[in-house]
Amino acid sequence: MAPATSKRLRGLKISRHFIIGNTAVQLPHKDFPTPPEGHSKGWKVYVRPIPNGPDITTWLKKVQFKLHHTYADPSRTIEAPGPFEISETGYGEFGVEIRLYFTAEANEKAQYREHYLILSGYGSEEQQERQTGENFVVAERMESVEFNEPTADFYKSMTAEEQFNWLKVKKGRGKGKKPEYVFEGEVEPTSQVPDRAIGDVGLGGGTWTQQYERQLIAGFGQSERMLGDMIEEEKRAMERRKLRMEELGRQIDAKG
Ligand code: SLL
Repeated sequence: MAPATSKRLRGLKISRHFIIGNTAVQLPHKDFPTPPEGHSKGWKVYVRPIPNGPDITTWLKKVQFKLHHTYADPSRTIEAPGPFEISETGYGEFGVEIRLYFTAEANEKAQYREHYLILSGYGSEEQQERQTGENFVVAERMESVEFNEPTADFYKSMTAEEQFNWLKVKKGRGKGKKPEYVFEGEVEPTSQVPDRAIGDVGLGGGTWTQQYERQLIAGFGQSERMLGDMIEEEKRAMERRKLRMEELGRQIDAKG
């Protein structure tokens, strides 16, 4: 039964970052011991929290992954607490249809995302060499969801300290009866993108950190500069054509 929805908080918006991505390896590989005939790749597609971020199950109830129709059972659903992840083998790339279902408390309609599976190395030559050398490809992107005018109850859950409990590791027993929990690696939990990668969260530049974001933004800047140069060059070419037309015009006048 749906819980009684509490009052909506007008003018308030709360958002969350999360990761959608895939990893892939060339077969044979120990993680995929008995692949069907003709399958050359082992891969995982997933929806994950950002490293060191809040628990996504505060808002995410289940994820439906829809694979290519060549799979016998293409529709796969993973319920909270997850991991929201599908592990498969295959021979080709395709777009995975992903449907995110929110918690009853969030009281929001399901949202659709797509992730195109990347099964081979990509990017710079150096990166591709590393991917081949390690036999590991990561293709991730950061996504976000926005909850407009959340209910008071949902807002409370989304701002609660408990969302960071999944980052804690049990550290024996405390003084009393309750076990003590500590944050792994003594890191400060945050709902922001972490400034650097925490632990082994993936290889091949797929780690979502502020540093990586800065690199991306720098990349955009570079494309923009390239585009700017192309526009400048086109302007110069136009100017040359104009001068040439004027020159031709003068020649014709001179003849006439
Ligand atoms: C391609 N257009 O040919 C794509 C289709 C389909 C991938 C890729 C299924 C494996 C199975 C599988 O890998 N499908 O269930 O036998 O690149």
